[in-house]
Amino acid sequence: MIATPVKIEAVETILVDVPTIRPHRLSVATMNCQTLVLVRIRCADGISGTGEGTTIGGLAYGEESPESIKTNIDTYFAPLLKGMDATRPGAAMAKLRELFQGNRFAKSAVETALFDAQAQRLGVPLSELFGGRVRDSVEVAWTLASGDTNRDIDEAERVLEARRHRVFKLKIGSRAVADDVAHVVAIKKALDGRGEVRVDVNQAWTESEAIWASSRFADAGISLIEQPIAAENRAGLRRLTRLARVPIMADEVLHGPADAFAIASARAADVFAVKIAQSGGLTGAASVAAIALAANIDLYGGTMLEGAVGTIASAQLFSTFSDLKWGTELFGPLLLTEEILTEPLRYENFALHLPQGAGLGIALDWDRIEHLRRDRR
Ligand code: MUC
Ligand code: MG
Repeated sequence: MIATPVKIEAVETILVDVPTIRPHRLSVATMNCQTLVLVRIRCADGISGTGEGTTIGGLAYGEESPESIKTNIDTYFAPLLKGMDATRPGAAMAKLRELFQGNRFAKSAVETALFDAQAQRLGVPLSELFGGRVRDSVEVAWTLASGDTNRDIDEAERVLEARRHRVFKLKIGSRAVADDVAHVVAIKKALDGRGEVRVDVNQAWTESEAIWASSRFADAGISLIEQPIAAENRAGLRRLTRLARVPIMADEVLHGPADAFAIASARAADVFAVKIAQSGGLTGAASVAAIALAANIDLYGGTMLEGAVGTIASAQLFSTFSDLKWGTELFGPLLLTEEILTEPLRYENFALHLPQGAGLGIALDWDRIEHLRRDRR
């Protein structure tokens, strides 16, 4: 039976600035604060859906900033969406894609809100609109990025002890390559087999630096190297994937299904970091994952360090992947000092446990969000 149409009545965007628990150093930016871009879509049947379009370091990581995400949704997406049928998220998104170029993060936020509302309307978790769950929890890696080797080791020990994470991704690329290698090897030795160590270079190295370092990493037992060289250097990524004795993961090079197809066709990576924002939304990310699996490329559930909304939206989708060999890094809310849910997400036994409720399955603390929003501070 085709559902009775329900009008979209309002689309609201909110910027929320939340300090991080410590400086988070990437090769492209040092974050002391994360800006969440929340989108709320209110529908005529009283249902509201929520989405998130958060990025990293303003304009340092991608070509959308929190401010551009908000402005473009307010100026272009919202007037088009108002009056459209909320029971057809696919049709609404097809129209947005037809009329508006780029803006993958903004589209991801809106698509999440539309699917959240529709899943609530149908009384099912969002995962059920994407094929249904294969698992009710996803393993979560932790990123060590304080910039200091001993501080990172202490932090790793604490979260291991708490049974919160046992996979560690080290952010490198802002120091000399030899210093980065020494830092990584020291942490790997300190963990002494109790935790897995991976690295994310965020494009910082030249191809020859990556060749040199990957050999040292192989000898040290590092298990994964993420986006070591510039996203534009696809041929280089392919050469590295052939050469390195450590699996290579594609991240920044993946801007949705077309890139996934090109990288998979060239076998220019061993693993894909699937991200809903980078893929232009949940359906784009589902396609990226399908392309990877068809090409025998492993899957990893990536993050743009989103807060609770983007994190749980990602988890809902990742829970449906038939194989999620490298787990996820859906730790974003744990890096933030403020809780925006009435009940926090459940991180336990090295995993994030998915809620059972309809839609995203979370309840936002709107009073707290009102207090934190940038335009009220
Ligand atoms: C990235 O490049 O993967 C994920 C974890 C983290 O610390 O940064 C992000 C982005
Ligand atoms: Mg990365």
